[in-house]
Amino acid sequence: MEKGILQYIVTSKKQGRKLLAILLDPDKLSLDEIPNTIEKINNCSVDFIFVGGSTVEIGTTDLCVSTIKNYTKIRVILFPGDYTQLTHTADAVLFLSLVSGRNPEYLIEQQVRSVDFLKISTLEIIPTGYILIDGGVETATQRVSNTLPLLQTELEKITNTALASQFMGKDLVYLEAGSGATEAVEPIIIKQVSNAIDIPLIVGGGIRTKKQLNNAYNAGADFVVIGTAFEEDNEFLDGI
Ligand code: 1GP
Repeated sequence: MEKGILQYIVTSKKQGRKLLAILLDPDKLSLDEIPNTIEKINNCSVDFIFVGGSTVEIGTTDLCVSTIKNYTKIRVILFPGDYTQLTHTADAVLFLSLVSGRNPEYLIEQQVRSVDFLKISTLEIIPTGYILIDGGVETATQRVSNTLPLLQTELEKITNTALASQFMGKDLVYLEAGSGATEAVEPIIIKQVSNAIDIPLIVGGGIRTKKQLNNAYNAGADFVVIGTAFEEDNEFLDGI
């Protein structure tokens, strides 16, 4: 197995191997459910498990990840809504900066607050430009971050935001329609962004069918994240 997670993602992109992660929200998943849920995940071709949520009670993520780790070898990447969700029990953290918004709390404040934890941690830190795009409903990310998403029609602004993320030194760009979105990120946006940037592109939010999943890959997503569709139907990824 490759050493670094970022290195694995970059190599996969170069080789045209598409990646998939399941997002588990510690607030919605009880500890009792973890063994069965993880068994399902172990049986599909999932590259990573993401753990995180917009609002998670302190201590819950730590317990959730350490329990997950008892049942799988799949690497766990934290996808934190805030710095209190950091835990040493995971393998890596997406060090997110909400670059679609203009709220300093999620552009730099949360990142500064996480430093006391991260400087003594072995977590791999992956700098990520996080771009929230209107997914048809007001999402928790929008509510909690108190920022507005970019509209799906703002193609140039989305592309420039992604490219600015790369110029700022981010290693990944994440196009996020928000968990439970009724409209996933349009393939045309994925295509334009993926053509513009050199770094790997993650896409998530509102992907509920295999067709949408394939559309995202075909448009240029290197990595797709599925949350709700798997939560509602643990068989969703069978055969993938
Ligand atoms: C990950 O927030 C998404 O980017 C997950 O969204 O729950 O809609 O799949 P869903």
